[in-house]
Amino acid sequence: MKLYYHPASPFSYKPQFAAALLGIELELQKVDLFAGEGQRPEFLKMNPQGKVPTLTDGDFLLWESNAIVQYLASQASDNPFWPSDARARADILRWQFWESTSWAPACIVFVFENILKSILRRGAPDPEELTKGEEKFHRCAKVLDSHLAKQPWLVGDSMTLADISVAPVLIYAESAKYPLAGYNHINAWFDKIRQLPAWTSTAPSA
Ligand SMILES: N[C@@H](CCC(=O)N[C@@H](CS)C(=O)NCC(=O)O)C(=O)O
Repeated sequence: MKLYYHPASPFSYKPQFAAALLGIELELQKVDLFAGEGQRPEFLKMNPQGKVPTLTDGDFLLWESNAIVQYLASQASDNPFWPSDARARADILRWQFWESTSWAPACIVFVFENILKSILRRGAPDPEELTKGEEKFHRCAKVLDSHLAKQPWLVGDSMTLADISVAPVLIYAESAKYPLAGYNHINAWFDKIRQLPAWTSTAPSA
């Protein structure tokens, strides 16, 4: 299986982390987004959105990181990250949808304002955008923190695709200055995840 990725993309990191946990080897193909490779016709044929990650497995093609991690987890039957129980799966899906519709968009405001803008020469961080971002971020962080106050992992009593999908965007927590102070349960959960060998051996430096 070949993963089209960018080394700085937290969404690209999700399938790499999942593959490392599942013992699946991925062939990595870098798409240099900063050099416009995501918009090249050959790449747009695979992913009309011009985004990474994108996976190919023979003639099968898939984009959206949460769909990709589910596909990877489905390769290894009976693994703890994607349990077969219908309720556990629904619960994992709930967190994956939450990640892509609420959590990641809230975090990405800080990545864009505090990191990407200077790389792309788009000017200084906009205080108004950051204030709006903070509001969104705190709304999400409260949900995540209070859930993690009750249990050590997002679903059930061990790590699942829910944690694998929600954690990677925290790679930029320090460098993009997410307002994470005081969210002790999120911080403890993320510290636990980023000490895993599957994380340390594959995570990009933020
Ligand atoms: N919801 C998508 C988000 C993917 C995404 O936004 N990828 C960014 C890199 S972090 C990208 O490829 N951006 C290029 C562009 O928007 O042109 C996923 O989870 O796969």
